[in-house]
Amino acid sequence: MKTKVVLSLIVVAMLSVTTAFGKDKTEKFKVYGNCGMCENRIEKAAKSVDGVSTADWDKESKMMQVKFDDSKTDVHKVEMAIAKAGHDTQMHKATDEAYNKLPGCCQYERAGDKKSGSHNGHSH
Ligand SMILES: [Cu+2]
Repeated sequence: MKTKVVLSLIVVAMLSVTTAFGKDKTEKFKVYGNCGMCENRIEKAAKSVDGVSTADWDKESKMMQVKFDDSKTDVHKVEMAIAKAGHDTQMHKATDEAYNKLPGCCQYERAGDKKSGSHNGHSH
């Protein structure tokens, strides 16, 4: 019982430390891709954005998890960098040109929307 209280105090203390330095933000979003090569390309693109500390893409779930300093960058910038590398995200689509440059095995199935390259309604 006592151990449990001590443990929860430690957890609370750790959480408040994270909040005090509260610059690091973790976001999850979907990135379209196929294989391990895509994984490298997607993670490299995300990490090339200034402020991003970690990027991890899962080829099974197609989910990207990025950790970044939110005083330096935001999730849109990360998604745009990934789109530039040829991979669609839900908010930022790759241009057809970038997509066509991908190796054949990496040309994932696109959602079939012809508005590639657009920002689908939100502006920058
Ligand atoms: Cu690939």
